[in-house]
Amino acid sequence: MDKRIAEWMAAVEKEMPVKRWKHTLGVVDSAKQLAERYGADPAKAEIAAIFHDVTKYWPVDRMRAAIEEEGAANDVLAHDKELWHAFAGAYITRRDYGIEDDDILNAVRYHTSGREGMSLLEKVVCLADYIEPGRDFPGVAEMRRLAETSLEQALLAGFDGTIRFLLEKGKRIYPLTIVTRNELLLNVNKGG
Ligand code: DGI
Ligand code: FE
Ligand code: FE
Repeated sequence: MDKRIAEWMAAVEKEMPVKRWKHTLGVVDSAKQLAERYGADPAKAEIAAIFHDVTKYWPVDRMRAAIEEEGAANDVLAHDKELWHAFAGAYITRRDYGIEDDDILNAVRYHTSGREGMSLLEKVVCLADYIEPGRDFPGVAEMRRLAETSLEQALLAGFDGTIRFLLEKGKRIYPLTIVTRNELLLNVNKGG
């Protein structure tokens, strides 16, 4: 175990209310389990899970400033603020905590929207965020069942549910959310 883990956990815990920290610990457990099941690196999954929501409770202006400072994903600023914490979070994980591993940083960056060509680690963290034990939403039981046998089928069910939710709420859908769902559908139909 990376000796900085305890230090990182203490720092991230301070960034959020207890409920969100419990969610984060649930994501850590689920991500490690899924990593073992599907052959991703459990140590990287743990680190990405610890940081995935690190900026979730930052004021909107602070998230915007981080995204602008990085200058890599300014398009997301024209979309729903719900998406910002993932992009700001990846940047802050690098800037303030010194994590340089691109796969870990991308797992944080794309945990909400996904993206085309997600790595195994990115998929594991994204799915863990949906199915950690504290989650309760329509369809989560089915996702947990699917997660036993197929990372991509489980994730597809998640993205379908998210897109359905966004349509029902009359919200805009971030293009990466659609692209990810289409790619997962293609892969699942190919037997992936
Ligand atoms: O941060 P969490 O609550 O653990 O989970 P998350 O990072 O998956 O964020 C979920 C929120 O993001 C949820 O309220 C739906 C929203 N979201 C996800 N994809 C999109 C989106 N919102 C919009 N407007 N467009 C999207 O494509
Ligand atoms: Fe999140
Ligand atoms: Fe989360």
